[in-house]
Amino acid sequence: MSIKRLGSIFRRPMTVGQAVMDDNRKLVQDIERRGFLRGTLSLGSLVMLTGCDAGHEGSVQSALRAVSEFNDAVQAALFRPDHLAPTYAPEDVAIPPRFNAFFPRDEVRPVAASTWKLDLAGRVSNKTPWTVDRIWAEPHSEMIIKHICVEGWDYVGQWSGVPLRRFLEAVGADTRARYVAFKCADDYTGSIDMATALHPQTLLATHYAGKPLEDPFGFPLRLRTATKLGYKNPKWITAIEVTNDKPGGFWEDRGFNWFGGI
Ligand SMILES: Nc1nc2c(c(=O)[nH]1)N[C@H]1C(S)=C(S)[C@@H](COP(=O)(O)O)O[C@H]1N2
Ligand SMILES: [Mo]
Repeated sequence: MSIKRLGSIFRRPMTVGQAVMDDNRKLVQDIERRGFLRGTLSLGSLVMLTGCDAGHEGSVQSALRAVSEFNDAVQAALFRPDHLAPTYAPEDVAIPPRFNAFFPRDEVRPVAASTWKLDLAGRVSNKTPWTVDRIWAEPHSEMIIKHICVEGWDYVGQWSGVPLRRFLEAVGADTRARYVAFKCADDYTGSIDMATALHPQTLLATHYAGKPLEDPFGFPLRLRTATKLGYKNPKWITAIEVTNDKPGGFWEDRGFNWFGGI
């Protein structure tokens, strides 16, 4: 499996990072001055984000602009006093959803429903693996929310599945533990804080727009949380662990902000 964007930045991280800084000093300073990145996304991760698109002429600058504008959009979309992310109307829903992963879409390896199981680990009393039938049999909730990717794009999606809170209660998870970590069929990993895991807008999603998830979007099980950025929503989940030891994640281990949302 090839790595779509990382290849170019990790071969020459210093060179690309420094070139981005030099060529775009004014824009970078402007973004820094506005202070939004402090404590959330570091300048290092900003450089990495722009490095993601450094393959094309002019794209570094447009990526920097996208990140800058994206931060304004995130503030508007996510930082709400009631801590509930906005929801949208059925007519806003993008069909099909927009694909992203750390590899190209034609390298998606579909997960077979018949052999898939969800393993449980850590501070969970019932570690019996879950099957697709079991997760589909649970009562489902639905939400229409915005997916915001740090690359500077977004779409409104209609997701349904089992609220993660209800799932954690069903497996006897210690909900006083600090973190929930995810492993995925494509070797992606991710983790969220327990407050996000218990948030009413956090689902283990099995369906999109009323139909089972399609392969590129995480069949049979993915996370959808309205309060976090795209990279905090692992697809093709194969294992869930409840733990007090802070887990990392695929992008988090490569410099992205761990919290990644509200
Ligand atoms: N397993 C897995 N989950 C993943 C990723 C991935 O590469 N592998 N990419 C993340 C990123 S960066 C984004 S923006 C979203 C994309 O989800 P979508 O295809 O539904 O838009 O998936 C997230 N979850
Ligand atoms: Mo993303």
